[in-house]
Amino acid sequence: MDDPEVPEDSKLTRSKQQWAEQGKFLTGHIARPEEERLPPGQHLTVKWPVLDLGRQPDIPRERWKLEVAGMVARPVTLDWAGLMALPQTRLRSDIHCVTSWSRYDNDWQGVLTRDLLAHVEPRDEAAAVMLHGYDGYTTNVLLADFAVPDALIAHGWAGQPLARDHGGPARLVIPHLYFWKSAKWIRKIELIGADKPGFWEVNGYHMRGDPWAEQRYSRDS
Ligand SMILES: Nc1nc2c(c(=O)[nH]1)N[C@H]1C(S)=C(S)[C@@H](COP(=O)(O)O)O[C@H]1N2
Ligand SMILES: [Mo]
Repeated sequence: MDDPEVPEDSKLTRSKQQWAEQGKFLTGHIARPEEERLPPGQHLTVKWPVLDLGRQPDIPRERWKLEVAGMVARPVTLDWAGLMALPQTRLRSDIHCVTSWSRYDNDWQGVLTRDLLAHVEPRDEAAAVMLHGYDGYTTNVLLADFAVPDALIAHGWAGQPLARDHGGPARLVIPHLYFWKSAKWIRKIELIGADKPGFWEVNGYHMRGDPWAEQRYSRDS
């Protein structure tokens, strides 16, 4: 800060900065960006809940493998060293779970799906992706949703190795879709020619799952 008489780190200054960020005491349009950050029907949580099918596979990094197969010119099976040899990226994003909790500012570390795709070279016919977890879980996304610039295979969270209950050693993270699309304990990424439903999608959940359009269930347009 350029004015030396302003204590730059006082408690009040920090609070006021936060109020400004949150649009506190404001009504209407100025607060709008915050409303847009939190999708409709969601509430914020600070704790990070654990949700899965009740099986949490124990895959040590030494035995971990990730197969990238289907409609790609260069199919690969990566071991841990292979994953680490790809470009490593850190980015921050929000989580939106269909069960209505959202969690802001998650610091991820891992390999961008874009960098993985550049490595395997998708064929022109590839339109969608089926994700397979070590627990038998599957979920589907369009290739365009898989390939967004902020989707990644995450192996770190908040500067620590990704915990097993959150899908460690490595999971997918696709921030702009409901979190059920972000497969934990990722085992296989299969590029396919036409979108088809995975586990929750067979069981009444939406094929795409856009939180801002509230695409929760298959009956939601
Ligand atoms: N392999 C696998 N991935 C999964 C699931 C699962 O059961 N198995 N559950 C999904 C659901 S419904 C959610 S909300 C998130 C939860 O991730 P978390 O436990 O890290 O919060 O993981 C998703 N990915
Ligand atoms: Mo979920």
